[in-house]
Amino acid sequence: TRVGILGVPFDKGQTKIGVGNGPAAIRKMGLIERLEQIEGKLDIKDFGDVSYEIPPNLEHQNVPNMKGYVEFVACNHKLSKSVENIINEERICVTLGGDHSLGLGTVDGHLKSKNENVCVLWVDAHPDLNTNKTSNSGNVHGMPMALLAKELSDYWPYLPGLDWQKPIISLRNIAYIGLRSVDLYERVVIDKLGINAFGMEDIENYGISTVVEMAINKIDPNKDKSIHVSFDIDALDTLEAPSTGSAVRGGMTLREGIQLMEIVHRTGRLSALDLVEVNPNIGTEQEVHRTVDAAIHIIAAGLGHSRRGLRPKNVNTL
Ligand code: DIR
Ligand code: MN
Ligand code: MN
Ligand code: MN
Repeated sequence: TRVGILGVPFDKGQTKIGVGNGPAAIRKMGLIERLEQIEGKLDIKDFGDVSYEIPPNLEHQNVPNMKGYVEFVACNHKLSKSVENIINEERICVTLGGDHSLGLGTVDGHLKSKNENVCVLWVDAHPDLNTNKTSNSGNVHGMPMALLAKELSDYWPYLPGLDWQKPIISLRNIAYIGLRSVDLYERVVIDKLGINAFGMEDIENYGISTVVEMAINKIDPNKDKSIHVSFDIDALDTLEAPSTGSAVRGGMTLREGIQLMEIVHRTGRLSALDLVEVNPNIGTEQEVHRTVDAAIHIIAAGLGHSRRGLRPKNVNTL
């Protein structure tokens, strides 16, 4: 299996400092070394971090109630192209965030790649489905899903500089797992449009394996799509991943997160994985360590790490 790692040290989608240090913290704790131990030997290429410049025609643009708009647009445009290229190189694109506003660029890039038939598992405590009219915070990390969704395109004003990003995915092709903090209008949209939303109560009632299988069956019934997992570390419980900007208690255990990713791995159709919202500036050193370690476990499970351990190279020696 071929893998591409891409860092996005982007933090303008929310207001807490530090989430831009996520990619460095995850690499420093040995992500690549841990992935190299996976059975079958992955072919891993690190593409470094995305950098971007603000194009002059964008400089003085802004949209009401969208903080960091210009940076958000510029970074995601660059990111979308990088993700498209990595997937076209036949690599699973692993994007390290950064805040979740980068989900706009990663999903957009995936849809524009040769694996255009895409479905999305959005693993998150939050649906990130606000528009600039419904958001209480004005933080764009709460909006990427609403920008991506075909069904919501009429609810946006003119968005300067975002013409490259067509709202090109139908909400029928996305499913949420782990929801437990849903804003008023997000709730309305989920109910009205019948979005596939599996909250914590569903995980509690059915178990994580059944929930993941139900979610994949809904969005990829013929088992022929390219799967994009956008994993916000705040899907995990605060005890498991304390170092994140909008922690919500009552979340998934790391075991459930790993099981989710193992099931996705077994489909053989994982094509992009975002791991976002790790903020190494929040919490004690121990809490940061625990959060980054959880992130690495999630990524490794998605790429085939087995909790059963490795088989010896030559089984006859036993
Ligand atoms: C809240 C918090 N729904 C907002 N959102 C997120 O600001 O729109 N926290 N995404 O991670
Ligand atoms: Mn999110
Ligand atoms: Mn979240
Ligand atoms: Mn560990």
